[in-house]
Amino acid sequence: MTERKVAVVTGASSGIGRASARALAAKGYDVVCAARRLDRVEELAREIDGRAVQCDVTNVDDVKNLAAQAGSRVDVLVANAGGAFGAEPVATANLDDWRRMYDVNVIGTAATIQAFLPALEAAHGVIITIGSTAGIVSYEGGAGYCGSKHAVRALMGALRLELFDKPVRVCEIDPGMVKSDEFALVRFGGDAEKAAAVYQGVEAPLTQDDIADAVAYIAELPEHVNIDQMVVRPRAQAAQHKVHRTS
Ligand code: 8X3
Repeated sequence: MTERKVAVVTGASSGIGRASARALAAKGYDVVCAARRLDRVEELAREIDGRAVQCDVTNVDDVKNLAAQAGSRVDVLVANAGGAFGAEPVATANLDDWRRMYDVNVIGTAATIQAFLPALEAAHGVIITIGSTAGIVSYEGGAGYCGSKHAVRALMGALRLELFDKPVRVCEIDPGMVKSDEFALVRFGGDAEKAAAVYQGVEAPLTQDDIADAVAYIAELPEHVNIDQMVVRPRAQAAQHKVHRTS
């Protein structure tokens, strides 16, 4: 029996992370599903014949443990854990929300990449981060989130150069508006009405499966092919970021 290739997905308890874990399992990967909510990733791991590890990416010990559990060879790292908290203008923004976003989206992503580099190098693997079009263009009410995603983009740009002579590829997927399980709900502290308003007027936002398809596509590319960045937007957002609504 040939060994299955190994993929690790952080933030796998819902949304793009969970969909990506399923898509990679469908391609035959042994998927290590990581998230803070262990019960969720255990259920997912049972469904896709993968493995579950509890991991809060803001906790370096958790991240190191995740890397140890995944093993010495990792073919695909999907550093997906992240989120948006709050949508206030700069004038009134809650800066604790900003700290949390920077901690999870930026430092958490960096810590995850650091922990997995040796195993990725051993397997000639690929790092896929989930950035955002908010990392390219800012929008009102989005300064904290957009700033954190701009930082992810900067991180990936530097990393790509640093890894130039190493057998590890680096790809950033930047989704536009995705109607996922929890993204908008979390952003608005569980306020379903505000969360629903985000998608008003957008006929067909992306789904988490659309992004998972992109993840699986990149994972399966031959080693000589590198896609640096893939911007995936709903058609309604094709020209610019203008359809985004946070209030
Ligand atoms: C999510 C994209 O436009 O909702 O990363 O901020 S947006």
